[in-house]
Amino acid sequence: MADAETKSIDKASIRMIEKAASDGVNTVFDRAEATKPCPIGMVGSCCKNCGMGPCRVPLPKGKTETPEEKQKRRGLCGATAETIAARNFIRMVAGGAAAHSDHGRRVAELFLAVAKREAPGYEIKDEQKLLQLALDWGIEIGDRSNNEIAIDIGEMALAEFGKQEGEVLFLRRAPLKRQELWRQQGVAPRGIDREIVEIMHRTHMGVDQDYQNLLRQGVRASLADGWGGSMIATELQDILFGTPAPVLGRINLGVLKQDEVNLIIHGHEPLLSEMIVVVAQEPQMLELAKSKGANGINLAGICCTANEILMRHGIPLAGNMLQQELALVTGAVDAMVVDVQCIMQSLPDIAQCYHTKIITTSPKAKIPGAIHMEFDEHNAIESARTIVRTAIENFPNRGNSIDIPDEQSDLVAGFSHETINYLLGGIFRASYRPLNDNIINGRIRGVAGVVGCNNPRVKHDDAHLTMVKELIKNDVLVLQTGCSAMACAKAGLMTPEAAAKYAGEGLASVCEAVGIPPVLHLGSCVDNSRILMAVTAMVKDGGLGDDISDLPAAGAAPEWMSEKAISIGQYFVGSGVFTVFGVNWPTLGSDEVTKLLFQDFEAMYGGMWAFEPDPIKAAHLMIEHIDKKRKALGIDKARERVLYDMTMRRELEAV
Ligand code: NFS
Repeated sequence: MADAETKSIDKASIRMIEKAASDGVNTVFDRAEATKPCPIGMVGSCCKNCGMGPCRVPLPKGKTETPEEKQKRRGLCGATAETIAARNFIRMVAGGAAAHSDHGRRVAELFLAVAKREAPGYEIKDEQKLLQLALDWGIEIGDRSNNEIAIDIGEMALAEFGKQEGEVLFLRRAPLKRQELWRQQGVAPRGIDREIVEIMHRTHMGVDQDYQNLLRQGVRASLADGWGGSMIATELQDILFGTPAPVLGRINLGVLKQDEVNLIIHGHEPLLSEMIVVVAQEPQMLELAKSKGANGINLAGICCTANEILMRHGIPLAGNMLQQELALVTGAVDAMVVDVQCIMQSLPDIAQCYHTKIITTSPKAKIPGAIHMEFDEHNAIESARTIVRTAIENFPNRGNSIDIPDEQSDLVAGFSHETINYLLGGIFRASYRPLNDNIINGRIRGVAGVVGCNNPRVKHDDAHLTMVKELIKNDVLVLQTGCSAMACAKAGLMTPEAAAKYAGEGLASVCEAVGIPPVLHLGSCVDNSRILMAVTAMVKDGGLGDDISDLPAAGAAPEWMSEKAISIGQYFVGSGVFTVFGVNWPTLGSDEVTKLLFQDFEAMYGGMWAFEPDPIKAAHLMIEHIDKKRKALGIDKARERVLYDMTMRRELEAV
């Protein structure tokens, strides 16, 4: 077991990595040492799409290739390195878009069941958002009941997935110029499922062999994710469970409690966890817990389910993706209930070393060794009760090897794009005007979305934190989701006090005046659609150009690992945002494909990809891009004044 401090910057995680070693438990950190990534697959140069292969077409090491040699570097079917890299890349987009969108579909199914009163226990919580969506989609409101309207919305939302012609409805929310660009480029998506299926078809042996054409379809499917599946998930969840508003929360393994039943909710879909939150407060459950010797029931989350219930209920976060096994290593988790995505198959094995019960709940995601308790939304409360009861009954079985780290930090979460609107503009004149004004006058240099996963190939949380600190120090307001948000929350960046401590003078002055942290938590990974809405609102408010690509804005996923991250990055780029990824880059095996993504896309979509594993350098790529956009908008001079003019400084202090 190598030094735990080289694995993570998070003290609680380091301590649990050490405990795992002394308990003889194998974790992802050990597996990352034992299994090195395949250097050919890592750069997209291995094709295993048919039985003639897998074919490996790596770039020759250390020498320049002659055109003749390059001609010969092909798979058995004749596919070039370009075709193979592009195929692999867009299959990642398809995987990610499918995951987000199938989540969206589940929400739409539940939404329709709730509207038809077939899912007792759920109700429509945000009427205003329901009516807004009805207006957006041209659904008659009149004197119809919320449920009648919701039935139409639910049916239309479900139809979005299988729509054969036309465009995904939410595209109409984008700035007009962006919509036109999508149509010109031929990437305005039809039904979400159709675009994903088309990727699987085109990347089958012997179909699309033009890397440019392949990558175009990647953009199209990713837009069906961001402006389709993910946005449907976010919108309908908000209507059903409530639109997030600022809420105080706590994060890290220290939220687990010695004297209470600890039930961890892990995964992505908040349908069941919403009910668990309700059930865990029922008097009969609390009594049952007492009868087993526990002082209460403590819920905590891991991964994006955690973000969902934090945003809406302030339920504490136990940690991000790389902490799922470490939570079990505390020995204090009585049950961990999982649904879909980012769940490690090692959990039941690790649980065996302690007493934890791992409960799977989705018919789509079973794990050998776990207990399967299928979640039935028509009987959600009973499903939730069975799970909570299982956790309580397991409390007396805790062993002796219990060690809960002390670390936990406060954070303020709940920044939906609507909330940012209210906070900055006030309830009576809610708007993005103050944000735009502060960007124009240079106090805020620009906006960055820093999102995505953890990856054990790099030091846990380090790149997120280093990048975000560098950005806010340079007056860039940071919007976050997913595991990246959790990394920064653990380090205390999501409290209003963080502004004075870490942000540059201009950004700090705005945060202090409004009372917000310099790093805003917008939710789970499907909630990256909130970032699309926030940047669209900035464009529509005026003064910063007429398209998303005109904004002084950038995106990043410094520790990405999942296909979902690639899909998100691609829809950011396709929506006009410069986006930098760390760790490794899956098309480096083809110079042409990489050049198209990193350079040529800028002329086509206004946004492009970059790869930079050093988080400080990556932050500066983002800042340079932001400054380039400020210059193009003619607002670069204002910022120079902010930096150098004493009168401006005094004025800032008076804010
Ligand atoms: Ni996003 Fe959320 Fe985390 Fe990555 Fe996984 S939990 S959906 S994929 S690892 S950020």
